[in-house]
Amino acid sequence: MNWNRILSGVGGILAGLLVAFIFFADVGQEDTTASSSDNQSKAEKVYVPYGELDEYYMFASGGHSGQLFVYGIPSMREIRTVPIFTPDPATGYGYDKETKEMLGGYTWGDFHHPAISETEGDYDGEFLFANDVANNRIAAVDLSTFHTVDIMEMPNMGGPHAGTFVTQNTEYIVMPTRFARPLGGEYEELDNYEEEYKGVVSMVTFDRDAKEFDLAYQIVLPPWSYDLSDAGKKMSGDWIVMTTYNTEFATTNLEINASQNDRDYIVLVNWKKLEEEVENGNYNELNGEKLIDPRDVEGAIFAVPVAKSPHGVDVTPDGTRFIASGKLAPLMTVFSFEKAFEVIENGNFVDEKFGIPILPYEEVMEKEVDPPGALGPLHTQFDDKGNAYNTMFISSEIVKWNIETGEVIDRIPTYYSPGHSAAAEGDTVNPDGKWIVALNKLSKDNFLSVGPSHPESADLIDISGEKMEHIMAVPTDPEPHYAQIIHRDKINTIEIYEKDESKENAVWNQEDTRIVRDGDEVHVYGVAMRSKFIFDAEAERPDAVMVKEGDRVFFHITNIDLDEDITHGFGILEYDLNFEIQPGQTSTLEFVADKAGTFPIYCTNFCSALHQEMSGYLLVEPA
Ligand code: CUK
Ligand code: CUA
Repeated sequence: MNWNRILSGVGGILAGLLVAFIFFADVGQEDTTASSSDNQSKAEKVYVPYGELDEYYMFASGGHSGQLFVYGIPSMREIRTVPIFTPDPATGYGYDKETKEMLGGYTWGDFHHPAISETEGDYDGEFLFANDVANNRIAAVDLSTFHTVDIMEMPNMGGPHAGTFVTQNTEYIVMPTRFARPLGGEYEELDNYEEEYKGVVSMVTFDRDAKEFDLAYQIVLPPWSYDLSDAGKKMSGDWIVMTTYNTEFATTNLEINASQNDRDYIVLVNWKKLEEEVENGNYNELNGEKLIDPRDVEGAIFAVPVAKSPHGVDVTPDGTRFIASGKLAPLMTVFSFEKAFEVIENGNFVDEKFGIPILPYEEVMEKEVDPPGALGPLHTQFDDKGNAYNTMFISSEIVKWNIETGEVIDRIPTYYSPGHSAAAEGDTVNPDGKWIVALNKLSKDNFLSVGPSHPESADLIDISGEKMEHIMAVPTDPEPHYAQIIHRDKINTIEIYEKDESKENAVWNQEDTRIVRDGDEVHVYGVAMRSKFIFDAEAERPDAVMVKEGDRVFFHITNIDLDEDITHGFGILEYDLNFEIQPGQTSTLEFVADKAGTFPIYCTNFCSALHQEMSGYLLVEPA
């Protein structure tokens, strides 16, 4: 490889940034003058007539909104926002006791990479996992309810950006850290970075019945930054691959200081070997967590050089190759697992870095794909015909190329600057080859102006033919990074929460409603139904609750309308509280009645013609 050419490419990238935007802006204008019959045929491809449904779900991360955005494909209509790391008054998420506790006091998260649970390398549609770069958390969304069911905070981490990726049977959800940090988050001078700071990968398991995470073990590594990662498939199923940057150990001004070396590394870790070691008790313990250094385990970790500052790394559907995108090198590098395994077998290492055997680049690299003028490759997706699709952040396009031959087949502009793209079932062992959505960072003047900051945008592109066809662009809220597109047949939602007599605090009959005082705690066991609240059926006013200033109040409310889509809300004036109860659900609101006065309670979610009548009173008697 010619590293000099790559370096000069870097200069070209910076210089070419503006030019690229302008160039592709022109292409965009040409497109808008497409003939009306062209536009009509595009419109027909995405028009989902009333009474019919989209073929795919697209689950897009909401970035620093901490939410999940759910779209229908091909219509590109946003169907739902699912709150994960951020409170959401629209659904009461983070207000009721259970979800408030799950959020752990945080008010935001930075969600980059959704990962649908997999069985044999295929999305199984049961759960979706999410990473929070900002607060070292992982979350699970139950795709039968679209509710977040568990959030776990992980110690020793510095932002799990390179997650969330699952191994092919969801044995592990892999969460590599972005910022190196001292273990335990201890105070430590930046001067001691090289010795005391660590890169950590959390290996998380998920119990699908209990709907709970567990931190199985953590992998301790040199203080590099792990950017992206992917799990192997089939022949490479025991492995995870991770891109690194800042192998310079820069501790300030990374823009310059972490771009000094002409190469970084892709790290290959054999999780099967580490799992065995941990099972045999070969690990260190820190604050109750199991830590393992793969450098102590024969054959567990290797690295291969790659063009500097790579971003994405993606394993091909057949599991034979991994493709790295060099954000500062204008090319995609295809590596062969088979060749890597051969080198490992023969012990044919060129070097060792920080105790990690380095595989020879020339032997593991299979080909470099370098479309002329394409700049800033970030991520790769796949179709069912052996092709790869790369987003080019700087030259604002998607490049389609053949994995076997490296031949560039087609290029299509995006509007503008795509980060990830998502293809239908695009990172499974069986991609569908039907649609790809470019998740762009800039929309410029594509949509009605909303002031100095424009929305992000997403392009829908038809990839079913030899040539890609741009179909439409839609605005998105900030800020999808990655998305996954799954066929609708794999998602099985429930219609209502099942009536469960044993459920804690649930009340299924009006006669069982009651208000119980216990010292200065007041527990209201009530029901919500069209179109009233009943807190105590036997009281003179069943929809009023009397407490004293300073009381701790618990509203345990069950929605006994066991009909799909009959959701009730529960808002209390001036108490800054609002939650919702879906059909068959029981939720608890806990708060201290610290304001004396008369406070109307009302249903916030339109539920019937008499929704407006669905109200009551909270009377807080002065102390
Ligand atoms: S990242 Cu944002 S475009 Cu966080 Cu996967 Cu590459
Ligand atoms: Cu219940 Cu509106």
